[in-house]
Amino acid sequence: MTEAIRYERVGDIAVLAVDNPPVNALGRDVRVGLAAGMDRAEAEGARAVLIHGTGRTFPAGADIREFGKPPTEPFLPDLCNRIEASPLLVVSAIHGTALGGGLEVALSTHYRIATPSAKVGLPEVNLGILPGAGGTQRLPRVAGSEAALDLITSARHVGAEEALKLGILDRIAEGEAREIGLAHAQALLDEGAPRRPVGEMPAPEPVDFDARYDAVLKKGRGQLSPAVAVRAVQAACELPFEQGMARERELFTELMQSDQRQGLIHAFFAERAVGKLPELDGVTPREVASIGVIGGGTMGAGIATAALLAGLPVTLLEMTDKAAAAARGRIEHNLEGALKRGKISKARFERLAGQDLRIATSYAALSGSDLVIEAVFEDIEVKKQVFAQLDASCKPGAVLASNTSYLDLNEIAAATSRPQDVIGLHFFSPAHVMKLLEIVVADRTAPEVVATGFALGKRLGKVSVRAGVCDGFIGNRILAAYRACAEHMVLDGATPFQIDAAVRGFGFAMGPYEVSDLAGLDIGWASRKRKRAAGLDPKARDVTYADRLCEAGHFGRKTGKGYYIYGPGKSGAEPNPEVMELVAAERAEKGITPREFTDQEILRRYMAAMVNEAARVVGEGIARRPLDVDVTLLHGYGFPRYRGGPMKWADMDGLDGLLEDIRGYAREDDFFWSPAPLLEELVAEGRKFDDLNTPAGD
Ligand code: T1G
Repeated sequence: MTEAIRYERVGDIAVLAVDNPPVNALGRDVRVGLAAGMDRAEAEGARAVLIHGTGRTFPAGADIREFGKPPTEPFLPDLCNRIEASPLLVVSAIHGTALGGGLEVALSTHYRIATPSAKVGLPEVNLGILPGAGGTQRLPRVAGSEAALDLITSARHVGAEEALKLGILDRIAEGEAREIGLAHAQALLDEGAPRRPVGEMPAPEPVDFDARYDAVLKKGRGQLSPAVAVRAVQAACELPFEQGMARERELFTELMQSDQRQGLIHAFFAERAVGKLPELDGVTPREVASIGVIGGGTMGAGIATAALLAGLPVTLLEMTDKAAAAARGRIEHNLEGALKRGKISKARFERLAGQDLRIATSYAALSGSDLVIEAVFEDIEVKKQVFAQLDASCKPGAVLASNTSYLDLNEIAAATSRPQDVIGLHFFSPAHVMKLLEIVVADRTAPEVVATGFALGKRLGKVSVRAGVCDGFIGNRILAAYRACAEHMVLDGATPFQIDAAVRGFGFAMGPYEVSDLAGLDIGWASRKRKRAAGLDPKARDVTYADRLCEAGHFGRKTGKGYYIYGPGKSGAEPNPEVMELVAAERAEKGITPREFTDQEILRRYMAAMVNEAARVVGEGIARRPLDVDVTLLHGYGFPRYRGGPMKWADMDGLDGLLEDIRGYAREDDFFWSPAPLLEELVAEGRKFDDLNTPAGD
């Protein structure tokens, strides 16, 4: 027996308690212990076995940290078969989240009881694999093919009530898992309940698996695991159990060896490591019980909504009653969305929009706020005035935050007498939906203020990334680079529409021009004008055709025309023919003879520009580690999750080849394509970006 499994006899019942914090993952010690516990129970003449988890949950899956390493025995599918084959009555009692291999262990027992708050699921496709311990064969047998396909391809967690309805659970009972499990096992013994091996249940009814496969593959935008999982469930319908298990194993092994599994596991651990910063060790965040928001436009209203939904009372400041009323309207509209999506009850909606939200027009109303965040017009002078006012109005120790997306936070902090209390909290629109939060740390920001930013981010359900001060911080700075690369390719012969299609083919939901149309072309226009006013390097390629679009009032979706022309409602968009006329004019003006671009070259250049700028951002310390860039691009810019983020993708694609291509492009344009020093250094040393990340999952 291992200490990961505690063995206990209670009358005729042998109890195997899994004790492997934090989530009772089914690592080798747990598997060895469970097998030994089953052997002991049978040898000692017990009549039943109860398996449950200690601490926070029933096992939440295989130990993801073991992936990529040689598997060790007992292999989980064999352990599940062993449990199921026991001559004793085997019962599992579920609390917390029985996920992946955890649910597969439960499905290999003969009966399953759970607490009301328990959740179950088979989320393996989110890790680039599929349930590999019999889940694709047993779940269809207890819940039917339709439900099994839904749970396995969606990876969603299912509450106890729904799991009961689906036949995954037999009972739900209040109480500790061990207690309700013992009571259930004893009751089953008393009534002479038979063993009930799921593997011996009849094969589930087939569905149109080819149609499902195609639909799931299309929805996954190139992610393979959900579609391959369809084939595993199909095997449950078409093959005897043992052969179905063998088929599941084949498909599982194929996916385990895929780049997509590497990318998705990297994403899983990166978004958990990104908040772990040595500078925050032992630092206590300040208490934030209420927040102030300045500016009730789209961003300010979104931030206020996010705070309200997290249970934080909000005082929102606008300059006039009219603007205040408009801000309230935006926030109520956002909350109505949460109500419609079932995120909040009607009663909660009333309270949030009522007593928890105060709208004011005087800075004095912010004197009690623990943290104030401004989302006013992106102009440095306006921001400095706001911060001077905050300095005068807010209580000592209040955190003063800016939502600026690129302005110099050090200059903003200098407008106050308390620069140590100033921080950047860069939300992404819509702020109450997008998970990414860049926490921008100025030169004099106090460590506990940084910790306060991360604590607030966690409370708001955000994935927070630490960023240093520069134009665009992490995400927008890298976006500016690959967006500029796209513009250079348009001038040289590609079209925005070809680039969008190639980028969608890589797995992005939208291409860069579709994104610009959605965000509003006026944003990019303002940025180009700002950078020109600040003075462009004479070697920088300044692209102006898009200015003509904006001068004509075409700002994208919000005006019905931009790079694309938008029909009424949600009807599709068509390329705007005026765009290529403007491009042709600029090419002529600049003496450019357009050439052909293949989709492959478009993507290669696009990704090289992204990775090269990302390497600069890490090299300059704007991002602490490459994984910080990956998390930023995954959660704020639609980077396909199964590729792990730009740095993980570059490691898998090969840094040496990327650097060689960049050096080739630099022969055309040695300003834009000067290789990032960090990239050159890693290639010279034969290292990867991942070598600079803190060990994943530690
Ligand atoms: N293996 C190893 N570590 C894990 C883990 C796992 N399965 N799940 C969580 N952790 C770590 C996590 O890295 C973090 O560590 C800590 O536990 C708390 O997690 C054959 C092959 C269970 C819902 O996909 O969804 O079974 O940062 O911060 O927000 O078919 O963790 O503290 O050092 O996320 O409360 C299938 C993945 C595996 C579940 C809890 N199972 N985990 O969320 O805490 S594949 C999963 C989760 C499999 C079989 C296949 C969540 C959670 P640290 P956390 P949380």
